[in-house]
Formats: sequence, C-alpha cells, structure tokens
Amino acid sequence: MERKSVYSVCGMCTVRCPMMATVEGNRVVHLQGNPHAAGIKGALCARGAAGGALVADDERPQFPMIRAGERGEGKWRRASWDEALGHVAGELSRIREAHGARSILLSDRGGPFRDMHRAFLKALGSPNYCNHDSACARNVQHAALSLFGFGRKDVAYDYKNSKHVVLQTRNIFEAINVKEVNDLLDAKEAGAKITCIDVRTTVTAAKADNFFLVRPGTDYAFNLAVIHELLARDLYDKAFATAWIKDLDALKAFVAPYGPDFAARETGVPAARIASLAAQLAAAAPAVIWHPGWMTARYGDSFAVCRTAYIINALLGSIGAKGGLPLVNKPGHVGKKGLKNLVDLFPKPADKRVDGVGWMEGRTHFEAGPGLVNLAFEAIESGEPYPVKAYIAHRHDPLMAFPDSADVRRRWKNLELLVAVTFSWSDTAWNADVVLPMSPYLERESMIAGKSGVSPSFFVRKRALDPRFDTRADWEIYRDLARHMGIKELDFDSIEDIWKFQLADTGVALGDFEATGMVKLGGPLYRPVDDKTFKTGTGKIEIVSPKLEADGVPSLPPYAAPAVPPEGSYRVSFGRIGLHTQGHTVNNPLLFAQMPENELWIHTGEAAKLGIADGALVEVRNGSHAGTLKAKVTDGIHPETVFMVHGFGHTLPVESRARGRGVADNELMPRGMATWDKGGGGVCMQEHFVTVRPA
Ligand SMILES: Nc1nc2c(c(=O)[nH]1)N[C@H]1C(S)=C(S)[C@@H](COP(=O)(O)OP(=O)(O)OC[C@H]3O[C@@H](n4cnc5c(=O)[nH]c(N)nc54)[C@H](O)[C@@H]3O)O[C@H]1N2
Ligand SMILES: Nc1nc2c(c(=O)[nH]1)N[C@H]1C(S)=C(S)[C@@H](COP(=O)(O)OP(=O)(O)OC[C@H]3O[C@@H](n4cnc5c(=O)[nH]c(N)nc54)[C@H](O)[C@@H]3O)O[C@H]1N2
Ligand code: SF4
Ligand SMILES: [Mo]
Repeated sequence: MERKSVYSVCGMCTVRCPMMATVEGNRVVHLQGNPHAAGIKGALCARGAAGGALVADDERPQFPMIRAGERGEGKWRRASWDEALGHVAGELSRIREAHGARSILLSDRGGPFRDMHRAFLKALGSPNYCNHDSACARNVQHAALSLFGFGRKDVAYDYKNSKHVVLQTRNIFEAINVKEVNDLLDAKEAGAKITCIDVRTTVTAAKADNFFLVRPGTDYAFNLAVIHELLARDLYDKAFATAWIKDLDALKAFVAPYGPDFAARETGVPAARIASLAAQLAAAAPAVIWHPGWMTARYGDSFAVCRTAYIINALLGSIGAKGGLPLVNKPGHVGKKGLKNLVDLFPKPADKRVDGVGWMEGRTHFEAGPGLVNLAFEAIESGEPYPVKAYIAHRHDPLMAFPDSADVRRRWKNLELLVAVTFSWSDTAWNADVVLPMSPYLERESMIAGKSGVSPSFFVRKRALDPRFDTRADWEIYRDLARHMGIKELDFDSIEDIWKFQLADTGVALGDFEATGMVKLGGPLYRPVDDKTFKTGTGKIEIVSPKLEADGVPSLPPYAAPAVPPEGSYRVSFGRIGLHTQGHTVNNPLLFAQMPENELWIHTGEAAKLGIADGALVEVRNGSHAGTLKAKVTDGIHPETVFMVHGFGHTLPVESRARGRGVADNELMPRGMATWDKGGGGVCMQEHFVTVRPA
C-alpha cells in the first residue's frame, strides 16, 4: 500500500509541536516531530508518540449525543449531526431571544486554533469569551502586563543561547515543550547553568547545577532576597535599569528588610547560597532567564512571585536580550503581513463582560481578552451582573481543571444549555446536555496558525486520516452551526477556502506549505529595547503600577509567611509528569499502560510518624473529600507538603481503564474556586491542607 507523509500539529497537549505523520491507507505507521522545525529535531515526547492510540481508542465519544436523563446521569440519545447542531442552534436562538446574546458563554483552552469559534461567539453578539487560564498562567500574564504593558508571550525564552536558566515552580523536563527541552539541553552542553527551585526533587532538579528545595509558598521571600542582593551589591545592569526601569528607588527601599538572612529563615535555604545565586546570575547576565512560571495558580502571593521573577530579569538586563527574554517578532516586525482573522469580521459586542473583567471595580486592570472564567461561573450562579444561560465548553474540562467538581456543577445549575465540544470523554462532557465529538487531531485539519517568536512563522495542520467514527473537525462544527443560525460570513465550503481567506493579505500561498508544513516569515531577529517597547504609560518598566494601585492591588505587597499546616496535616501540591497531559490521557491505552495511577509523595520522616511504608495504600482527606492511593515515601519532598500528579481519579463508567485509579487533586480543595488572586486572577489551588493515614 502507498505510504505518504502528512504535516500535522501534535494535539496531545497544548504546546502543539509541529509534526509529521506517515500513513498507509487509513492507518498511522509512524509519528515524528516535523524534521524541518527548528529545535524539534524530529522528536515528539512520549505523549505525542501515543497519538495513534488516541485514534484507535473506542472509548471516546463516537457520535453526537443529546442528554436523555438528568445532567450527569450518563443517559444519552444518539443524534445525527444535523439534529444535534439544529438542537444547539435552536436553543442558542431561544436563549438569545429571551436573555440577550450576552447570556451565551464560551470557554476554551487557549492556543492558536481559536479563530473560528471566537468568531462564532462574536457573530452571535456575546462578549463572553473565556479561556482556562485562571487555572494556569493568568498570574504570569498579568505580571507581565503590569510591569511591561505587554503580555507574557511578547517575550520569548531564548534557552538555546542562554548562560543561566532559573526554573522556579517550573519542571521543564517533565512539564514538556519539546523545542524548549532540546534547546535547554543544547545550552547545557555548551556550558549553561541550570538552577531549579522546587518543593521536591524533580527530573529538572536532577539536571540542575543549583537545586533549592524550598518551604512551599515561600518563593516570594526567596526572590525578594535575590533582588536585595542584586541592588545592595551593585550586581544589576545599571545602564539598562537607568534607561528602562521606573521606581528603582521605591524597589530598593522596599527590599531593604528582605535580605538573604530573612529569606533563609522563610525558605530553609542557607543565606550564602542565595547570595551566591545572585552573583552567578550577574556573571552570566544578560544571557539569563529567570522563568516567571507557567502553572502558577497556586498561592495567594503567586502573582507577586511572578512579578519579582520579571523584575529580576529586568535588573539583569535580560529583557530583550539574546539568551534572555528577547522581544517576540510578529509578522510585521519582519516586513510581512499577518493572517486575516475571522473574528475581525464582526463588530465588538456592545455589552460588558459578565465576569466584570475590564470594567468592574477591582477588575479594571485585568486583561479583557480571555477574562476569568471562574468569575463567569459565579455569575451563572448569582445572575449578577446579568444572567448567563448557555455555555459552550470547547476543548475545556472545568470540572477537572477547577477545584471541587461538585461546587463547579452547583454553579452551573442555572444553565439552560451546556454543550461540550471534545475529542475525549471528560467530566464536563459527561455533565453536558449535548456532546459534539471532535475528531482527534490526526483525523482533522485546522486553521492555519501563526507562531510569533524570534523567527515568526505560519504552520498548518492537515488531515492525516479519515475519521473512524461520526466525528468532525471544529471548523466543520462551527461552520454548520453558523449555517443553522444564518451567519453567512462563516459559511465556508471547504478548509481550503478558510485557509485562502486567512492568507489573503500575506503574500503566502497555500502551496508554500507543501514542502515543510510551515512557512518561515523571517528572522532570527533580536530587536533592541527602545522607547516603543514597553506599552506602559511612561514607556518604561513600571515597578509601581498605576493600574494595579487604582484597583487597590499593592504593587509591592509586604511578604506574609504561608500558614503552617496543623500537626498531622500537609499542604497539597501538584504538578505534571512526562507521560500524561492534564486529565485527558489517563485513559489512552498506551499511556495508561506506562502510568495507570498517581501516587502520593510524602516525606520519609512524616511517613514514619504516620506508620506509612513506601508503596502502602493511604487515605488522603480534606473534610468530606477523600481518596485512596499509593504512598511514595521519599526524602525528596519538603515535609510540610504532599504531592500528587494532577489528572487522575477518574469516575466515568465510559473510561474503563482510568476509572477508579488514583486520586483527583482538584477534589481535595473544597470550594476552592472561591479563593482567587485579586492581583493576578489565578485561583489559589495550593492553599489547602489534607490529612493522610494508612488506608
Ligand atoms: N508532560 C506534560 N507536559 C506539559 C503538560 C502536561 O499536562 N503534561 N501541560 C502543559 C501545561 S498546560 C502547563 S501549564 C505546563 C506546566 O508546567 P510547570 O508549571 O513547569 O509544571 P508543574 O508540574 O505544574 O509545576 C512545576 C513544579 O512546581 C513545583 N511546586 C509546587 N509548589 C511549589 C512551591 O511552592 N514553590 C516552588 N518553587 N515550586 C513548587 C511542583 O513540585 C512542580 O515540580 O506544562 C505543560 N507541559
Ligand atoms: N487541581 C489542579 N487543577 C488544575 C491543574 C493542576 O495541576 N491541578 N492544572 C491546570 C492547568 S496548568 C491547566 S492548563 C488546566 C487544563 O485543563 P483544561 O483546560 O480542561 O485542559 P485539558 O485537560 O488539556 O483539555 C480539556 C478537554 O479538552 C479535550 N481536548 C484536548 N485536546 C483537544 C482538542 O484538540 N480538541 C478538542 N475538541 N478537545 C480537546 C480533552 O479531551 C479534555 O477533555 O487545568 C488546570 N487545573
Ligand atoms: S510536548 Fe509532546 S504532547 Fe505536547 S505537543 Fe509536543 S509532542 Fe505533543
Ligand atoms: Mo496549563
């Protein structure tokens, strides 16, 4: 049988590595990273390599379904696409008629493929587009905005050319982005140093030159001490600071009491080691990256931690520097035109956002784009500032991504329509009124995506296989919904027509993607910082942010030590593992076989006190929320915390493998959605204590 290679984009996680599939007939014979993509080196991670198992898995939604019993009861009626989409369109029209377009909410998982569904929502007239990010990186985004006036993705991490990389709350070798991992390993080989700051010994810690095992929740103290050292010992980049940092004196005065001795008491790290780190960084500057964190929806002060990370980068002159955090280039920076967006075809909805983002008191400093979906859920419950009655969860599983699924479900009670668009089962799909099954990424094509960076590019995902089941591509789903609702602008006959629309102004033709699946637009280009770089009021990096202060958020909040868990209790901490993506790969046959359940990391001394042996079953509990899993007894974790990999503890009968294996960390955070950071917008998921005992 004939073999062919198809350029695609991996969809096993949100990183979206460019890839190449070799197919024979309607079967995948090989998956690899796109050999033409810089830094990918033809590689995929273990999850990417398991993409074929996702296609082969029968335990995914195979056809559109409409709820037949109560919400969450699992009684479904099979529907044709025409019926399911007609039903959704009818309900959306009815709800829009009764409550206005603004009563329709859509949330997704961010990323480069959002244009079609965002355009659909805007065409309906609703301002209520949200993404997942208040459970992920909102604190980082708002930290960047508050200091630089631009977002976190307007700078890149130039690992490849870096001389010292600090990974704080960032487990780069297990929470994987293939290009970043390859680039950092190359830099390490060329002599770059790695510093890891974590509450446990991760794979990243094992590869680090400096490893700091800190008391959970004390990173702010650590960072203040580093700033203290850089300033007190004149280790900072004076030329850069003078030119571009505003309020340096205020910063100096603020950190005066927060020297290394103070930080040593808080973090447990010897003062001399903190001072030494500051000196090492100064020696490597400006080719330094102090990573501001990614999954930072953890503590009440995580936003402050992210801000101090960026401030350290600024003091080292690494903002805009090669080997540091260079300014990202959009097509315009290399003399090209960007993709045309469907979302621009429709007028901005007149109504204000239901989550209050951008206009409500205390929320004016938040970025309106993706809002804060947790606050939209509160509005569903309260009906304030206005009712929300329809919700489309597109590639988003808030019941696993936010604390306490029963609490989230309770907030959704007032919904008259809940639609899940997904390629796997999820708690959210199970609790929906309508499930619209998307084809897995190998069985669909996607809109052309633009990637900004030192070298900006466009890339395309083509269809490698025909769908095995009655599933569809997202562009087909929203195109057909648009047809049902008479939205002519989104009525495209084929994906090629959409691609042509996107490329219209760019000078790039469809055929240009044939050879490599990508089109490089220019670069590498390192642009120096200039007086147009920072989009703040003063054109400088504003340590004291007028926008924050206007909303009552202090720019430089005093350090407050994290609460000490009561005797016999532990702070719950969580994170990722190389073998799984969030909650949606546990039931993947290949990945399940590699890691069927999570375990509870607990410190050796604490386990001895509790009479828990390595590998023994333990019960972990917070109030009425409890679960049972195996203990991993280790010296490599701080005694105040227990850790588990997120995404386990599935309960759905349709997931025969994942069901009943391990524990869901999110269920150990009762009513946790209500605790969120007023500065950065992130939910504070690690502000919860659990008890542990032999099961
Ligand atoms: N394999 C894999 N890779 C992924 C993903 C995936 O699901 N699987 N998901 C992707 C996504 S969406 C994201 S957001 C990123 C997340 O990327 P990361 O944020 O790097 O990943 P995490 O494992 O959530 O957290 C990193 C580390 O923070 C540590 N930590 C916990 N509490 C503290 C603390 O108080 N102080 C310090 N210093 N450290 C602490 C944890 O022990 C953990 O090792 O990964 C991406 N890549
Ligand atoms: N307690 C706790 N909560 C967390 C975390 C944690 O570590 N602990 N991690 C947080 C982080 S970092 C993040 S990013 C969020 C992630 O949480 P979510 O935003 O919900 O993300 P995923 O689990 O990646 O995907 C959600 C759903 O989309 C489906 N899906 C995945 N890819 C596709 C696709 O290409 N198309 C379609 N249609 N569907 C798809 C999946 O099957 C899954 O059901 O959770 C956050 N919540
Ligand atoms: S990091 Fe792994 S799972 Fe994520 S897109 Fe890349 S290859 Fe796929
Ligand atoms: Mo994330």
